[in-house]
Amino acid sequence: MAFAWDSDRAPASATGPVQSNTNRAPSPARPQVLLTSICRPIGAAHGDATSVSYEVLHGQVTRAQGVFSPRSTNYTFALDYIAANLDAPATVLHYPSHQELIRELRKGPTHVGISFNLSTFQRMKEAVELIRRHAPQAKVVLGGYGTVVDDAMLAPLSDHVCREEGVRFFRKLLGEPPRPMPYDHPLVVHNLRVFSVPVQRTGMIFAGLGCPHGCDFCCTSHFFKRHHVRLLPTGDDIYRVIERYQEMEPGMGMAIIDEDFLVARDRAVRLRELVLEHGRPLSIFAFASVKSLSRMTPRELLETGIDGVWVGYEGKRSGFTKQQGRPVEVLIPELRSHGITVLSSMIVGFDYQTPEVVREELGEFLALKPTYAQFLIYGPTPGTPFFERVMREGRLHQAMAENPEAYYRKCDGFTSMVRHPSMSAAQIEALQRECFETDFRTLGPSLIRSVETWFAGWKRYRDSDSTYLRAKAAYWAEEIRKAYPLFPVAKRSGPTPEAAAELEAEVKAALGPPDLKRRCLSMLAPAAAAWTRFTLRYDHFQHPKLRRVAFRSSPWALRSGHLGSLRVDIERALRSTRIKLEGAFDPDSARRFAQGILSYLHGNDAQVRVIIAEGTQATREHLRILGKMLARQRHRISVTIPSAPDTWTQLAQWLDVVPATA
Ligand code: B12
Ligand code: SF4
Repeated sequence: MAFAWDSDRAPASATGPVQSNTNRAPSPARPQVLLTSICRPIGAAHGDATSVSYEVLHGQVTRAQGVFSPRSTNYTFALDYIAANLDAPATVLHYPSHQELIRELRKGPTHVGISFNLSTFQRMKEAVELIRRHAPQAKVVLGGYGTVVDDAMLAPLSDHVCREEGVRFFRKLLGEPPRPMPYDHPLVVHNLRVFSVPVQRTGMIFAGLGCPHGCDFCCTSHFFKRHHVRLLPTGDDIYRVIERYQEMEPGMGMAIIDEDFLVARDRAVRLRELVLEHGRPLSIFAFASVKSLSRMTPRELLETGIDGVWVGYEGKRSGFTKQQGRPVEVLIPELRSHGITVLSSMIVGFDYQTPEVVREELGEFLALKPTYAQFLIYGPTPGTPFFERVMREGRLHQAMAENPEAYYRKCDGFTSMVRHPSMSAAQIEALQRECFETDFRTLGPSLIRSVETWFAGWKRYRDSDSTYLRAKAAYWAEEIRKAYPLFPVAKRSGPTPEAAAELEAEVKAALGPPDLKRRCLSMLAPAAAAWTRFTLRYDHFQHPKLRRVAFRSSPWALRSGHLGSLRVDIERALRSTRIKLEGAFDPDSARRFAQGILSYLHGNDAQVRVIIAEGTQATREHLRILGKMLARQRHRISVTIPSAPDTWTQLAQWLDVVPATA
């Protein structure tokens, strides 16, 4: 590791020691880390709970929408995120088969980390068995929200358990010095397919963990003790990640992973400033709550780059504090009328609900026309107040109370696990299915609902007084044209053909007929949909291939922190990085600093600007080292030097320098 940690900048989440279940002495071998998700195949056909899959939309949201369900494999982001921030070399496996995992285990990792959820507890156990058999020397590290279960359950399966922010935990475990936030942000891209055809790429932005609202059923909020951990502390940090995705593919969609993104108001306000300043229309999907959304106008939300939100409707009488603010009956239609797509979730199984109440609430919910709708059964997760209450009142169904592993397996939001005052488990599960089916039957495919929402945004903002919003309207117009091939299929085999035909006529009248490419795609779309229907029916191509990523952090990586007595602050963007220095050089720090810049510039076309603060000390010898090592990259490095002493001008022999007073 090139640059040491500056202890003054310890992250707010840095609490508690690493929990260890082993008395064995630390392995003397150089750490070699393997991080893996659970193994494929997963799903109901393979013994998992009903909805367990690789996909959030197809598994949990558009599950009743058949061929109209947008498809995208979701990876276990925590693994890339942690691996990108270790000094030790780390390999990440997403959804390996048993054989693929065994092949990697035979390479002899010193540590194997597994991320799992409660419902995939049994899959984690399978992976642990393989590790014990094929890499007996490796320490097993468990992480993810499945770790909410008792130590008694996890101790026999693991050497270490992480119940906190994972980068900090893993670095400490490996004896690596803490790293200040923001951490390095890996670029993770998802591919979305419609009718089996790739249509959009989405860049994932990991902005935070946990949530302060503390809803009684919410695992993540209570896991982080109702704290919000900012992985990207400022709006600038977020915008830098956005820029990197935009460099990868201009116009790429993005999703911010943070439970209630708008809860950190200063960050959102700064992000809006930056989005408006740069003027490039963005398309970001974010998680939010009624409470935080109520503090912004839809227009401000769009100006923050956000044009899609996931917000909980829950239930009319659920009474969570996050629902305080504008009435949801006003909020959701208003967001849509500004072009903002809304994914909203409703809960089935609250004590006050009867079948009649659920149907009444469903009617009111669907009247708000959410673009996407999710229905989950009110379920208890260890560590939450709802779980405590259920256990106290002895309401967990007996079969589950007697068999914890059977209970974990069913923690998917699609199984009724708690005795309800008036409804049976079968009734609650049937009502949930009815909700999904009614949503699709009455409102039609979510993809068509999205087009309708974008069209509303286009109509509202095409002649806006704001340059940014006019550009956003042009972006929507293009997205709508791209969606033209949906219409023939929606009219032929969707549940709401008249509504699809009406919308098609309206958008084509406003935005013009399809060009040749889209006419061809429209002709091919029914065949693509038929193929998709076939693959779904016969379970073909429903499982992803292994995704393997090797992370090897250079010992010279350029990072903020201390190099001897020299303080280094880095503001990183994809092509132009600003490095501020202050303190005192010594020969070692001069060499390591220069090496850090060289390794940063290797294999790309980046540029760096070094700003050396007034008062920074360096001898001729230190400057000679810097100058000579960096001379061959002088066209990519600019240096601002202090006005005194004169010694600094020595650098100009080798590099392009700008005096601070210039
Ligand atoms: C993306 C996501 C998915 C993806 C990917 C799954 C995955 N395992 O990551 C998909 C869509 C496949 C998915 C599916 C499901 N999910 Co999900 N999912 C999420 C979501 C929205 C984001 C998680 C994320 O990536 N965050 C970003 C990363 C960087 O943060 P992180 O995961 O918290 O990781 C940090 C720490 O927790 C820790 N850490 C995590 N893993 C590890 C591993 C090691 C070794 C270490 C040391 C540390 C560590 O370090 C990380 C960095 O600090 C969360 C909700 C949320 N906002 O957290 C739900 C969530 C994890 N999912 C949940 C559930 C219930 C499911 C499903 C069962 C739903 C269903 N009905 O089927 C399925 C299970 C199937 C599966 N394949 O796992 C629950 C888990 C509850 C629980 N106690 O188990 C959550 C918390 C949602 C909720 N509020 O209920 N999900
Ligand atoms: S607002 Fe959402 S993330 Fe926050 S506690 Fe409630 S359910 Fe959890």
